[in-house]
Amino acid sequence: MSDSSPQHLSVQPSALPQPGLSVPASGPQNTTIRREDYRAPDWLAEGLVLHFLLDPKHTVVTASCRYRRAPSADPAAVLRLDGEGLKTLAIQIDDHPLPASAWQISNGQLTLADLPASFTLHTQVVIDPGSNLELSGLYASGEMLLTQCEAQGFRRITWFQDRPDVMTTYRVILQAPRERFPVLLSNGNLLANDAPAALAARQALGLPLPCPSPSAPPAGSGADSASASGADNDNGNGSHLPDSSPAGWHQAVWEDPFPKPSYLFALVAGRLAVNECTHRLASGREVLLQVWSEPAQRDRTGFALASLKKAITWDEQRYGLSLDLDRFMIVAAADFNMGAMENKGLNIFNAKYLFADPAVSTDDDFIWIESIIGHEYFHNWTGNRITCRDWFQLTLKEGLTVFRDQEFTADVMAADAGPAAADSVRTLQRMVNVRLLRQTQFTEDAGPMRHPVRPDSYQAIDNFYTATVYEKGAEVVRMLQTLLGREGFRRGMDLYFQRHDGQAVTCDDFVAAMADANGRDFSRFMRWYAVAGTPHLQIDSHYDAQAARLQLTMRQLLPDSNGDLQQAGERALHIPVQTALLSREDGSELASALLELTEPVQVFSFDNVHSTHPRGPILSLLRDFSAPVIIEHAHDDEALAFLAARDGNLFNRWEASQQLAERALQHAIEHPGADNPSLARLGDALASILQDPALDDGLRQQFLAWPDENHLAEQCSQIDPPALRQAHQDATRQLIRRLAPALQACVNGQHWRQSYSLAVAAIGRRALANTALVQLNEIQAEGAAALARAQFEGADNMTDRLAALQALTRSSPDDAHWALARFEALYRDESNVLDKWFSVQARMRPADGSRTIERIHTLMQHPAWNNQNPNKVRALLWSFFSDNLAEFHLPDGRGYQLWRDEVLRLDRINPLLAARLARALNRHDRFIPPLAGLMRQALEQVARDAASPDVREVVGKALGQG
Ligand code: HT7
Ligand code: ZN
Repeated sequence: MSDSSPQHLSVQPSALPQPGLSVPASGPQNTTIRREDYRAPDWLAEGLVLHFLLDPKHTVVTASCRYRRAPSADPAAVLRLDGEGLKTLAIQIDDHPLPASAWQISNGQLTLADLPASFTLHTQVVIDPGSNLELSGLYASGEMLLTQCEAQGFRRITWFQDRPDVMTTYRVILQAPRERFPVLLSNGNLLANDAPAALAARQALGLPLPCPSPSAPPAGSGADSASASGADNDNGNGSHLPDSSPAGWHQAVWEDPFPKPSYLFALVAGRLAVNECTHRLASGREVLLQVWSEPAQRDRTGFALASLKKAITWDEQRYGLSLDLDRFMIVAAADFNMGAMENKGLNIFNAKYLFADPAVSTDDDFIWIESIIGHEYFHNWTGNRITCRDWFQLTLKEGLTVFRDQEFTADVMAADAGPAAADSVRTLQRMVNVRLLRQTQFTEDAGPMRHPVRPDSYQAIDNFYTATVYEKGAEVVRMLQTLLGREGFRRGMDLYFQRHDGQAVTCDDFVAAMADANGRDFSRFMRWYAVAGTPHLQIDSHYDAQAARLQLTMRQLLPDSNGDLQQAGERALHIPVQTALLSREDGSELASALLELTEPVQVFSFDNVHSTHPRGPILSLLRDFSAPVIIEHAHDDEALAFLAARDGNLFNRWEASQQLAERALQHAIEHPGADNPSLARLGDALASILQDPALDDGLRQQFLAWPDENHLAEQCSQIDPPALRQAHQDATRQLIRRLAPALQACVNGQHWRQSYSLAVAAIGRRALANTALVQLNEIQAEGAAALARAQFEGADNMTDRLAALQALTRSSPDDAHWALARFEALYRDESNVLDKWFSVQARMRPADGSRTIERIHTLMQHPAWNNQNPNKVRALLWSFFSDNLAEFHLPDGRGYQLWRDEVLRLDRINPLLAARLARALNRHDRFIPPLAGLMRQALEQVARDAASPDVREVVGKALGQG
């Protein structure tokens, strides 16, 4: 390379990261990125060509990209490229190489100045995927190489403007030793190697490409031939380019014709097997669908493939959106930081959410897999074709896509259940979604990581893949559908695609399309994107019997910056409140309306409402959870029991029973051992619900899932874990004893002897019977352990076997020991199943005087434990930290020591995962004093020693340091 850089090209160090766009890799200073600092890019990328010479230790990435100065940019605008951990070999502008002495890289950015209005930049770097434990960028998982680029992993692969509003087409050449990496995948369509576009791609690179060694395929290439794995077929690979692939090497050339941001780039290389089929789209076009996995798991990919077909058809029918590529691929990875990733045409999945087989997967696993397959596929339009302008807009794609996947699951299940059961199946799904929202998002809203669905600032964007952005974001979208109706919502979606296809946009653009397509004013609705914390609605009713009028006064309370509730005032939201008035005699519906609350305080009148009761009709509020708020309304126990039995809205029946249960359990915690009238009333209500022929098994099970310890802890002014556990346990056992005959009837049928089916009704039957089995073992009911042992041994599916294991861990120590040992022996070679075994133990409450933390330490020596694998860490450590209050929060601080050590260990290798674990001490100030003090100490140690912005942000906020 010559040293002849022209005068007008110089390289400048960048003083600061560009606002709103990049975060330094790590460092002691916390840098805050603010939404208000967003600036459009000065340079547009117009066609990126990438060449990878793949090797686990030494991958050479050569990139060429055409850049054009944006019309709005200053002619002197510099080009800043992001890069992290790249060893730069060459930089060349058009055909002028830059001397190495001229490269000045600072704060993770390479800045090029004095540039012509358009030019081609060529770069060449070396990366080391084998040492990448962060699982961001290009990394190794087992024998496979793969990428994860969202949110900022692409900069760990090559120099680029790694921000979502820089979109371009990609051509990718993957070159690798054939034996070790017979399958080479990237986004888009596979080009024949001799196609003009493939040849042009190679030529465009402009730099001398590294030469693979013909003689020595890298160490570790196994004996399995590609064809033995069934992998080396025309559908996954290119063939040799004679000029560039010496013996033993091959290459594939991929083209993605749709401009995309860098976070959607992906490649996969490995010895993989495929399960594939062709699929005819509604348009008549035929596409190829593929699921790639390690060969041993290929037989478990059929469900995923079938789910993908369902998702494609659903999006065509419900939104008129179709697959735009010739093929759609999904790949399973054992090491993955999240659930899955929607890379254009090449989704990558955490193996836990892909492989499905009744023998190793529970019903919940099946449901999750279908929903995540749907979610990632739906991103193709909501996220990929229309993407986010900046990362603050994350909910634009995530909230909308979660909403879409929730609707998909509900529609698919309703179709499976048939017309008679469809409504109840939809309601059940709504219960599941709302329960998750309350468990995760309401808790987040009440803690130091509280943020609006569209955050105003962050230190590490990976910390903002949160329940708020996803689950509350989905509720915000759902409210739009509630306000507009399904057809109005569809009109809004159509306009959104018509206006913004191919663009990177904001949440304002989305809501504007909804408003404009329907002639609505959503300016107050937009405030949902800015509010942090859960809004409360105080609702008072006044009934005038003579006038036959009921008046409802609704007052909005919103959290201030400290999380304290205040009158909404200027910040008042637009809240849809689905309301009905029910007769106190028989529960019949006297009136119903979708009330649109837009003022801080608003009065709604219902006329012609006749009631013989002096208090008038009973209120059924926020039906189907029409808005993500907390209702404050003084229903007494009697009213709640009435609603639980009679409300015509199934969701609100369940909601009333949950409120009664919460009240009963809270009473037990506040007045241990005292009379508990709410509990008695709840017991009676549940006893008749369990007999109610109007409810199917799945719904009945939902009524038996009472608020857990974590939920109740949120309501306590001070959390005393052992006292909370004792009170919760006493009260639930009392309830179980009251319900024992009905529960017994649920298990007596030994449902697991029937042949296994994945029909919705069968899933409901298993859910109910298994909940009953666990509950009966919780009170050590006579014969319950024997039933559980028989089920454990006889069940042919994981749902029933795992439930039996859970039941036995609630029974005697002997039963627990037997079942755990047996489970381990049965599944010692099944990594994903052993994760369930780790989780069950992390949540155990030992009855033999030992402590769960001792078990955790022992399990961390188990051969299946892998302290770098996110699934393992989540299964064992996160389950223990987040879901075992009394055993984690020991007064001797042993739990917190483990937390500190593990957070700091992971901080060095996988900050995203470390920061997730770090959240376990977020609520330290709510605990009784000795625990709160110990937690604070542990937090301070982590704040002092952590290196990553991810962990520093979480512990800093927990310590009240902003
Ligand atoms: N959009 C995907 C997010 C994701 C991710 C984010 C940061 C680090 C790793 C990650 N893996 C996947 C997943 C989704 O919501 O579809
Ligand atoms: Zn998503």
